[in-house]
Amino acid sequence: MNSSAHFIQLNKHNAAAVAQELLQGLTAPQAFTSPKYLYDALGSRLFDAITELPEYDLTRTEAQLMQLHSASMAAQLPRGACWIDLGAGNCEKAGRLLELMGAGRYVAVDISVDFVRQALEVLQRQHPGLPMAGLGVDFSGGLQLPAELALDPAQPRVLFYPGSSIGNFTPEQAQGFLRNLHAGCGSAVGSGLLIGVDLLKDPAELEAAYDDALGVTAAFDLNLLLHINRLVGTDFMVRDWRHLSRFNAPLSRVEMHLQARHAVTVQWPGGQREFAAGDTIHTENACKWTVPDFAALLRNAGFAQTQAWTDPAEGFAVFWAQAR
Ligand code: AVI
Repeated sequence: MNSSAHFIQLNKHNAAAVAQELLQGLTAPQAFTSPKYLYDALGSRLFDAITELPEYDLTRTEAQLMQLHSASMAAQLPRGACWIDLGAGNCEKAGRLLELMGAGRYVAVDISVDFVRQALEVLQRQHPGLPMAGLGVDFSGGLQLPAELALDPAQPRVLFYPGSSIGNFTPEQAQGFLRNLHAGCGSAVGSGLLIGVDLLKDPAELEAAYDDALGVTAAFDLNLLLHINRLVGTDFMVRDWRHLSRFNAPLSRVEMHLQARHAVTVQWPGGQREFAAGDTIHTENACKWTVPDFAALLRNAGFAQTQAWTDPAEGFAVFWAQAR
């Protein structure tokens, strides 16, 4: 019986590389930042609040879908599998499924092992017989599964990537990322990817989901400036900027931008950038897929068979994509 989870942290924070990446984006003709910087401690709390907003029903719909179709999912997924939870956070979503799906091992992956430590310890007490591990790694550029995890090549794997985080990649990035996840499924028979995907819907509904009446999403987006100030030493003032959410129909995505309210000069040690009134920093894409287009993306990434469950309004889909 295993009674305590094992924790591994890879690639500790490299301040110089982070600053360089951010400055490269901030000085580009159309300034941009990676959405991963939205999640400092406050940003993560604000995101949790977003999932409770009436306008943002993605998280609730996904949970209902998983609940409603759990028997049919359990019939498709391998029993005794090693569940690898990508972006595990509070481990709640996987925690609801482990027993139902007959998991044989659980690995919680997040950018920092500290984000999963407490939740994993609680989960381990609830499932004392299930071997568990926490892996701290930034997997946005590709998943690394270190030898230290001692994954059993004969044990099937379920890579679990809920919440439509795949939407925060462009289709080209998503294709590369999914190819990497396909490789991460290993070679055991029955392995695959269980992934949640938000679907294309009415643009007004989509824009409201990313610009709620309470202003929580605006706070989430603007908080990025405070995070960048700490990471790069910039002197962004939140009051100089406003949050925008725009549906870009040709690219089938909601874009979040921060727009300068008036001319702003942002300075940092060794440089500066001038923004004219109305200029923006592109802070996030949330791509919205149709079921056939996402199934094709999975097949192009190497997955052999796909099955999708959708809610009655066809606003969200959960795909099971078998690796071979
Ligand atoms: C984490 N990710 C799937 C969220 C989304 O819907 O793209 C992040 C988010 N951004 C604004 N609201 C929520």
